[in-house]
Amino acid sequence: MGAVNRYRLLSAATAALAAALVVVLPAAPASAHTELKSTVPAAKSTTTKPVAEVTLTFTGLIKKPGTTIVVTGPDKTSYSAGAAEVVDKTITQKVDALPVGAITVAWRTFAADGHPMEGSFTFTNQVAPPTPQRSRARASIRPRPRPPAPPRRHRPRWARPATPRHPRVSYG
Ligand SMILES: [Cu+2]
Repeated sequence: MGAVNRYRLLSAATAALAAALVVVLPAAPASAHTELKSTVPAAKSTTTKPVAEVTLTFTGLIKKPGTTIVVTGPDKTSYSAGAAEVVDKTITQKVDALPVGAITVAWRTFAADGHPMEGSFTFTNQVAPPTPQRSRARASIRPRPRPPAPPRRHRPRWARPATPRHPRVSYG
Protein backbone atom coordinates (compact mmCIF):
# COMPACT_ATOMS: atom_id res chain seq x y z
CA MET A 1 0.00 0.00 0.00
CA GLY A 2 2.84 2.38 0.83
CA ALA A 3 4.23 2.09 -2.71
CA VAL A 4 0.83 2.88 -4.17
CA ASN A 5 0.45 5.98 -2.02
CA ARG A 6 3.86 7.22 -3.10
CA TYR A 7 2.89 6.68 -6.73
CA ARG A 8 -0.36 8.63 -6.23
CA LEU A 9 1.54 11.47 -4.62
CA LEU A 10 4.05 11.56 -7.47
CA SER A 11 1.38 11.54 -10.13
CA ALA A 12 -0.52 14.27 -8.28
CA ALA A 13 2.66 16.33 -8.18
CA THR A 14 3.29 15.72 -11.88
CA ALA A 15 -0.27 16.75 -12.71
CA ALA A 16 0.13 19.92 -10.67
CA LEU A 17 3.39 20.70 -12.40
CA ALA A 18 1.84 20.07 -15.82
CA ALA A 19 -1.07 22.36 -14.92
CA ALA A 20 1.37 25.06 -13.84
CA LEU A 21 3.24 24.77 -17.14
CA VAL A 22 0.00 25.04 -19.09
CA VAL A 23 -0.78 28.25 -17.23
CA VAL A 24 2.74 29.70 -17.68
CA LEU A 25 3.52 28.73 -21.27
CA PRO A 26 0.75 30.65 -23.11
CA ALA A 27 1.96 33.83 -21.41
CA ALA A 28 5.47 33.52 -22.90
CA PRO A 29 4.69 34.41 -26.57
CA ALA A 30 2.75 37.52 -25.48
CA SER A 31 5.87 38.95 -23.82
CA ALA A 32 8.00 38.47 -26.98
CA HIS A 33 7.75 42.11 -28.03
CA THR A 34 9.52 43.53 -31.01
CA GLU A 35 12.96 44.76 -30.15
CA LEU A 36 16.08 46.12 -31.81
CA LYS A 37 18.05 43.26 -33.34
CA SER A 38 21.02 44.85 -35.13
CA THR A 39 22.32 48.12 -36.53
CA VAL A 40 24.67 49.34 -39.28
CA PRO A 41 27.11 50.69 -38.21
CA ALA A 42 27.07 48.31 -35.27
CA ALA A 43 26.86 49.70 -31.74
CA LYS A 44 30.29 50.45 -30.23
CA SER A 45 31.97 49.81 -33.59
CA THR A 46 34.51 52.00 -35.39
CA THR A 47 33.94 53.00 -39.01
CA THR A 48 36.77 53.64 -41.45
CA LYS A 49 34.49 54.11 -44.49
CA PRO A 50 32.18 57.09 -45.06
CA VAL A 51 28.76 56.56 -43.49
CA ALA A 52 25.89 57.74 -45.71
CA GLU A 53 23.07 56.16 -43.71
CA VAL A 54 22.30 54.38 -40.46
CA THR A 55 20.03 51.32 -40.45
CA LEU A 56 18.24 49.69 -37.54
CA THR A 57 16.75 46.21 -37.93
CA PHE A 58 14.12 44.97 -35.47
CA THR A 59 12.78 41.51 -34.63
CA GLY A 60 9.28 42.48 -35.79
CA LEU A 61 7.43 44.89 -38.04
CA ILE A 62 7.76 48.63 -37.41
CA LYS A 63 5.27 51.49 -37.83
CA LYS A 64 6.54 54.59 -39.59
CA PRO A 65 4.39 57.28 -37.87
CA GLY A 66 6.31 58.62 -34.88
CA THR A 67 9.60 57.08 -35.98
CA THR A 68 12.58 59.41 -35.51
CA ILE A 69 16.31 58.76 -35.73
CA VAL A 70 18.56 61.60 -34.53
CA VAL A 71 22.23 61.14 -35.41
CA THR A 72 24.45 63.59 -33.51
CA GLY A 73 28.18 64.22 -33.56
CA PRO A 74 30.57 65.24 -30.77
CA ASP A 75 29.45 68.85 -31.52
CA LYS A 76 25.88 67.87 -30.46
CA THR A 77 24.67 68.83 -33.96
CA SER A 78 22.15 66.58 -35.72
CA TYR A 79 23.41 65.08 -38.96
CA SER A 80 20.16 63.31 -39.87
CA ALA A 81 19.27 64.15 -43.49
CA GLY A 82 15.54 64.02 -44.11
CA ALA A 83 12.98 61.73 -42.51
CA ALA A 84 13.57 58.13 -41.47
CA GLU A 85 12.45 55.51 -43.99
CA VAL A 86 10.67 52.41 -42.71
CA VAL A 87 10.44 49.18 -44.70
CA ASP A 88 9.06 46.12 -42.85
CA LYS A 89 11.47 45.54 -39.95
CA THR A 90 14.13 48.07 -40.97
CA ILE A 91 14.51 51.80 -40.40
CA THR A 92 16.98 53.72 -42.58
CA GLN A 93 18.17 57.22 -41.77
CA LYS A 94 20.31 59.10 -44.29
CA VAL A 95 23.01 61.33 -42.80
CA ASP A 96 25.20 64.23 -43.95
CA ALA A 97 29.00 63.83 -43.87
CA LEU A 98 29.69 62.94 -40.24
CA PRO A 99 32.40 64.58 -38.15
CA VAL A 100 35.21 62.50 -36.69
CA GLY A 101 34.51 61.17 -33.23
CA ALA A 102 31.71 59.59 -31.23
CA ILE A 103 28.42 59.48 -33.13
CA THR A 104 25.21 58.96 -31.15
CA VAL A 105 22.10 57.44 -32.73
CA ALA A 106 18.95 58.15 -30.68
CA TRP A 107 15.90 56.36 -32.01
CA ARG A 108 12.16 56.21 -31.33
CA THR A 109 9.62 54.05 -33.08
CA PHE A 110 6.53 51.90 -32.63
CA ALA A 111 6.16 48.16 -33.05
CA ALA A 112 3.32 46.91 -35.25
CA ASP A 113 1.35 46.09 -32.05
CA GLY A 114 1.60 49.75 -31.02
CA HIS A 115 4.26 49.35 -28.35
CA PRO A 116 6.51 52.43 -28.19
CA MET A 117 10.23 51.71 -28.25
CA GLU A 118 13.25 53.95 -27.88
CA GLY A 119 16.94 53.69 -27.30
CA SER A 120 20.32 54.94 -28.38
CA PHE A 121 23.72 53.61 -29.31
CA THR A 122 27.07 55.04 -30.31
CA PHE A 123 29.78 54.28 -32.82
CA THR A 124 33.07 55.99 -33.64
CA ASN A 125 33.59 57.66 -37.01
CA GLN A 126 37.20 57.87 -38.22
CA VAL A 127 36.47 59.34 -41.66
CA ALA A 128 37.15 63.06 -41.89
CA PRO A 129 34.38 64.98 -43.67
CA PRO A 130 35.42 66.65 -46.97
CA THR A 131 35.59 70.13 -45.40
CA PRO A 132 38.88 71.34 -47.03
CA GLN A 133 37.42 70.98 -50.54
CA ARG A 134 34.20 72.63 -49.52
CA SER A 135 35.94 75.67 -48.00
CA ARG A 136 38.20 75.97 -51.06
CA ALA A 137 35.12 76.01 -53.34
CA ARG A 138 33.55 78.63 -51.12
CA ALA A 139 36.71 80.74 -51.20
CA SER A 140 36.67 80.88 -55.01
CA ILE A 141 33.09 82.14 -54.98
CA ARG A 142 33.89 84.83 -52.41
CA PRO A 143 34.70 88.25 -53.98
CA ARG A 144 38.36 89.22 -53.91
CA PRO A 145 39.37 91.62 -51.18
CA ARG A 146 39.61 95.22 -52.35
CA PRO A 147 43.11 96.50 -53.07
CA PRO A 148 44.31 98.98 -50.46
CA ALA A 149 43.22 102.52 -51.21
CA PRO A 150 45.93 104.65 -52.90
CA PRO A 151 47.56 107.24 -50.65
CA ARG A 152 45.75 110.52 -50.70
CA ARG A 153 47.41 113.14 -52.81
CA HIS A 154 46.52 115.98 -50.58
CA ARG A 155 47.28 115.83 -46.97
CA PRO A 156 44.75 117.52 -44.73
CA ARG A 157 45.37 121.19 -44.18
CA TRP A 158 46.41 120.76 -40.56
CA ALA A 159 49.11 118.31 -41.56
CA ARG A 160 50.76 120.59 -44.10
CA PRO A 161 53.84 122.49 -43.05
CA ALA A 162 53.24 126.14 -42.46
CA THR A 163 54.43 127.37 -45.82
CA PRO A 164 53.25 130.50 -47.61
CA ARG A 165 50.43 129.88 -49.94
CA HIS A 166 51.81 131.96 -52.77
CA PRO A 167 55.27 132.05 -54.22
CA ARG A 168 57.39 134.59 -52.51
CA VAL A 169 57.54 137.92 -54.18
CA SER A 170 60.65 139.88 -53.67
CA TYR A 171 60.09 143.51 -53.18
CA GLY A 172 63.23 144.95 -54.33
CU1 LIG B 1 4.44 44.43 -27.90
